[in-house]
Amino acid sequence: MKGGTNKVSLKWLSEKFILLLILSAFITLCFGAFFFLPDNSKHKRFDLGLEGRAHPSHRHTQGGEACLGTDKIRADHERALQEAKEKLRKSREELQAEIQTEKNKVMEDLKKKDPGPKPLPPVPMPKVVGVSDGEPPEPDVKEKRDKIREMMKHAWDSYRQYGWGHNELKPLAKKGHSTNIFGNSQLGASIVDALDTLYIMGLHEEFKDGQEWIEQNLDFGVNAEVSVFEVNIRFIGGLLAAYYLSGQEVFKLKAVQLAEKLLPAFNTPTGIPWAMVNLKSGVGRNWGWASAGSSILAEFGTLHMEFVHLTYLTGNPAYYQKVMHIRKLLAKMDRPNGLYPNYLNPRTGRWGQHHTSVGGLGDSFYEYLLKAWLMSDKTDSEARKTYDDAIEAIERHLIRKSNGGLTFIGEWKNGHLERKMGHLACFAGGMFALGADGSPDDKAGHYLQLGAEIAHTCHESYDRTVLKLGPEAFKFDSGLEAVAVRQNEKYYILRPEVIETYWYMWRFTHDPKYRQWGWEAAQAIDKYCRVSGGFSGVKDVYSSNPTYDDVQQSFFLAETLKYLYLLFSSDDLMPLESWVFNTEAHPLPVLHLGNITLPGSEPAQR
Ligand code: DMJ
Repeated sequence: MKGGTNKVSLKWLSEKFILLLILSAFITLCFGAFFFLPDNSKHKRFDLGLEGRAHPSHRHTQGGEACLGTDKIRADHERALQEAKEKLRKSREELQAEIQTEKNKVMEDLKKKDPGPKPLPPVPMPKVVGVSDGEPPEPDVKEKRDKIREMMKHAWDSYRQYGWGHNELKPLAKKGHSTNIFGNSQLGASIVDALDTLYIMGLHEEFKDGQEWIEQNLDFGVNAEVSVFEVNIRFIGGLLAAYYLSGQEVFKLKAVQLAEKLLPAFNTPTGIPWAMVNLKSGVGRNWGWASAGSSILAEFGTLHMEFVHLTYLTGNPAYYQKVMHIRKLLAKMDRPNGLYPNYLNPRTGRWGQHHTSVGGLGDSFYEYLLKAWLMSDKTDSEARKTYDDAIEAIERHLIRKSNGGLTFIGEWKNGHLERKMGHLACFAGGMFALGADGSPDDKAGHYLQLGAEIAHTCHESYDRTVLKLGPEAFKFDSGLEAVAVRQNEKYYILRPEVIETYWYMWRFTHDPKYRQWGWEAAQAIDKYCRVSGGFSGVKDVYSSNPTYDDVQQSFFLAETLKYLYLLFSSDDLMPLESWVFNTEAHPLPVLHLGNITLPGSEPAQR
């Protein structure tokens, strides 16, 4: 049995041995495939290639499946080899074409995933009221209004003929003109600045002409270093006003295109923007003359109205955030005697020279505090409070009465008051009147009275000249009352501020003297500044034989003639309850935000 048993066990053993041999040969074959793969990098490729799929090592490792994996590897490997050989046979051009096709495909896929910039969101159009007509019932007033309209026609037609597409016009040389605020550009500043005046005056053919030029020529991708402030108040303000008045989308689109070009100016250590920015490169810098590399209060502080409208129209919070950041930064700073110095360094966030002015360098900062409040449907109480505090300090430290009883606004320079007022500061009469309603402690009557006194003083500065046009700056010193002393302060460059104040005072009081004073100024402009090629500034308002400066400023069309026209129109044209004029006289509608919250802002609170 034992021998028989042995035979059986021997047979069993040999069978077992053969089975083991076959199994080990099978295993060797399977794993050998891994070890004898010829190229290590291909092995890596295999690992990567299976990323995202179930990796063999993460599966059950049953022999059959492992074998199938090996076959696949071999097949992949051979295909890759084949592809590589084919590639090597291809010419350089063919390879480049293939790469390009691949690239295009990737771009297409990306585009499908990201459909690009979103179209501007539809926003409720603010109520646009009182944008036409305004014909006064009195025939003599209508006659004056017609005369102003004729002056606008002359200014526009001259520019159309001799300066078209240039920023401004030289009315004597009869050619285009520009200044450093527009950099080395031909951006048609006079067209953009004049559009809304044309519209309000019912000069629709001219308006259409301007619109066509803008559609076909206005391009902001130019290598020009422009003033952020000037471009904002004239171009963005002008384009937005033209959009709201006419409803033509092109103006809104152009305003947004330009605004995007201005944003790099805010890339400073403090977020206080540079005075100038290159529209093409986005590089910013400050005026060389400004105290220790400072930015200017009236420049970085005169962006709010336009930027809030940009956020409203685009849904892009960036504009709103930029101007609110400036406001917050200013609120945290110490103010000498409660006054805001005109210079602030955008690198250090510290004030430059202590010089405060309601005229040049400071003026429209105060104006925009008040107008931010008005434009927000009187909900922006922070702006109102900042305005109230600022003018309280101004009244205490800068406003004085002259010996002859004229109220004037002087300038604070390093601890002392200079008893000199600029033509630019004359706008403040209108501002005080506009802000009277809503002022604290029931001081409405006081501020309306202050506005009237400033209007009177500024009228005196005109009335005491030979041409009946106001000088650039006038003194209240050493027996002098509202007259210019220095030769370089005797010029009049078609500025609007005095007429602007007459118009606001007229709207709030209906005292006929404001129309009378406005008419005196209009006649003087027509008599002494009009030439065959347009209107020019004059170099000396005290000379009966003045020389011309040969510039027709774009603000003459935007502001001076617009305010004159409104002065001789009825109040239902551009009612002040619905419109707020930016500092270049471009009307923007009050935003009745109601339940709408601007992106990036807190809900409005009364
Ligand atoms: C205009 O460009 C604006 O009114 C600005 O605020 C300062 N002054 C000029 C016109 O004088």
